[in-house]
Amino acid sequence: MNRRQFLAASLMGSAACSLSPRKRPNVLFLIVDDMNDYGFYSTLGGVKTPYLDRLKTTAVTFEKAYCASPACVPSRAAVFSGLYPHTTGAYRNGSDPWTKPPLDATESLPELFKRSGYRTYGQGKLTHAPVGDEKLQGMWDNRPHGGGFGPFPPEEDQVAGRFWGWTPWDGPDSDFPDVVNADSVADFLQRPRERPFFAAFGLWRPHTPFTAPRRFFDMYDRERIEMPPYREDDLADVPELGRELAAVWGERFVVSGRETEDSWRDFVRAYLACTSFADWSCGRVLEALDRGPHAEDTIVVFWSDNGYHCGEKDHWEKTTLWEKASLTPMAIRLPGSPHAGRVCRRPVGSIDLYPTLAEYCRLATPAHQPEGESLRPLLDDPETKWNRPALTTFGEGYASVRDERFRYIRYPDGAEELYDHEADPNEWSNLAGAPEHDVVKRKLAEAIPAQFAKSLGGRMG
Ligand SMILES: [Ca+2]
Ligand SMILES: [Ca+2]
Repeated sequence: MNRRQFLAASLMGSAACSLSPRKRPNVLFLIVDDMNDYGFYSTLGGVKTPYLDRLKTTAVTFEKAYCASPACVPSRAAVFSGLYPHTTGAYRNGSDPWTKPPLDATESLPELFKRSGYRTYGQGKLTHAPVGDEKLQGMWDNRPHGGGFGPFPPEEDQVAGRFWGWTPWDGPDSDFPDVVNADSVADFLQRPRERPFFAAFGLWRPHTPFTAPRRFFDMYDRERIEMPPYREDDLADVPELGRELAAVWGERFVVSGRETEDSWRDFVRAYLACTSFADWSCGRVLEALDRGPHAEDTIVVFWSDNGYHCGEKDHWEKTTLWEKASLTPMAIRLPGSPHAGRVCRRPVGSIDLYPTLAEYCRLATPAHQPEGESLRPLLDDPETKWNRPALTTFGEGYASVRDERFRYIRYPDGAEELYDHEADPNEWSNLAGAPEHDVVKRKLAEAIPAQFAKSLGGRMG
């Protein structure tokens, strides 16, 4: 969206609704961490997410929603700024983008809400990168409680470090920050409010370590769970830099992954348990919203910061440019929408959330121009035409473009991948070398930025 379109959209919103702050909708912004498509889009059988299933019956679900970067910090930086990594240089975890130009001086989404008269409230894992004190106060009216990734598995259950391992947890639920934070958010949502609010709840699961209350592990019989699709020779047709991304987490995933079928099965089961745990935590907050005074005038946005591999392409993490790491759960519930329960199949990005909310909530115009596109046309008609492919990058020159049918990847050395999702949903057959696909490749390549901002640093994994 360019500035003129943005202003026009803001004005249209103002004209359509009362300018009274009381009439502007509240927002519940639910962020899950590393949740892939298994349960949300039912791409793996048997994954139990009953609360999110219920949310989907009241929302528009975006079946092809992609992150701007397949890692926590840069993906969130893009959503909270509305700017792509190739514009900010925030490509990687560990880049501390909010303390450096240009993001240190960029108005984040919560800051924009606050300046527009909203009360802002945050809990849990939000930007997941240091934010200076002044900026933090500009974002949130409260002091967010993070809580961290724990509890960690006992040493005997760890795999190459405390982050990697899995354990059914027998301590109290309150050992988990997600439970404590969900309680706080539920309490916030149940109180009457004078001003409209933007309430953000960032969960720490299903991100590693794979600890969750035991009852979520008990939902899955390890011998009977469906295992992710896998092909032994899958990486043979992948360019060197793609194989490098798959291997970036190193030996620890040889230990936790397919080295033995048993450990792979345990790994998948633990990820599913943590997915169901995150579903339950979201459900507690959604039920509190629906029981409270704000059920009828609150927009719910649900999204994950990136997807996740559980062994596909010999990878047990995120940080690749493939479908598994870039496809993310996303749903938007608008009060009174006639399209509740529908599925939108157009490719969109979580980068689009900033302009979408700015439009619906009639926020002030930010000083910078958000690069996403308001999803309002798709929320008005989930089948409307949409000619914008989704872009995911992971470093200077690393780009992945997804339209409704194809994924095209280009690495800094010019090497390519092309997958036809109609015939090959697992991205097993790289078609980039076939001349008959030159036209498709050229068209998708148009969405790759001509220039990539210099990287702010950080690490590949
Ligand atoms: Ca993440
Ligand atoms: Ca392959």
